[in-house]
Amino acid sequence: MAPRLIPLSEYREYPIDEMRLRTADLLAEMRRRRSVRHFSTRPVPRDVVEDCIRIAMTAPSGANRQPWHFALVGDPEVKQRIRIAAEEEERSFYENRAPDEWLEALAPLGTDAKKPFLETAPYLIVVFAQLHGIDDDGTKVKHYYVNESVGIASGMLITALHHAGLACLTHTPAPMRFLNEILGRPPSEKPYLILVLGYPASDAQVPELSKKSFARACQIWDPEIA
Ligand code: IYR
Repeated sequence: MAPRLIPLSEYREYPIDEMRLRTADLLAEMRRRRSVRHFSTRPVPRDVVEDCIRIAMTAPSGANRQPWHFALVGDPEVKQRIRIAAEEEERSFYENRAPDEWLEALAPLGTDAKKPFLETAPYLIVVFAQLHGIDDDGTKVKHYYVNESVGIASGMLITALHHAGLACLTHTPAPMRFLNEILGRPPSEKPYLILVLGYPASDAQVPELSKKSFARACQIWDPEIA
């Protein structure tokens, strides 16, 4: 089928000075982002969170199949069920399943099996990856690059929440299949991560961490730079 093509009318180019300013501003903003584990119970406007999900939904995806589903959970009873099930998994992870090397890697973060933030935070967004789609007559639709697509959308969601002035935590209790049952999602959807979000607690603390240097993260191959 020949694609229907339309002009790229929404693209905007900026003067180079403005390009630099915009990028430097966003860099400074993103450098202020931290994963937060201590949330205030203060409510956050749901319309803002919904718009952040709409931002994630603009992500590119394999064959534009958009293989994601977002469950936005603000119901205290549902959050409590998620906390109880997640803590059960986490206890078996920290007590039995985690190899020493993994526990050592987590030590600087100070994490443990207790996940009170799953109840204190006003919202959880459970991101599901749709391994395949289901069309209107119930037939399977193939999805492509599911992990990549959902990862990109999740990154955009984290960026959007931070940009809105909300804090979040990417939380991945393993295994996460209990989320299908609690949230009534079909087996074709695999829980990908839980984004815990809200305002940080007024006394929230974060581990002292650093990001690797640009030189270690990026090698430049460009004839202009010797
Ligand atoms: N899922 C566990 C363990 C954990 C794993 C990694 I990798 C982290 O960066 C942080 C935590 C937990 O949530 O505690």
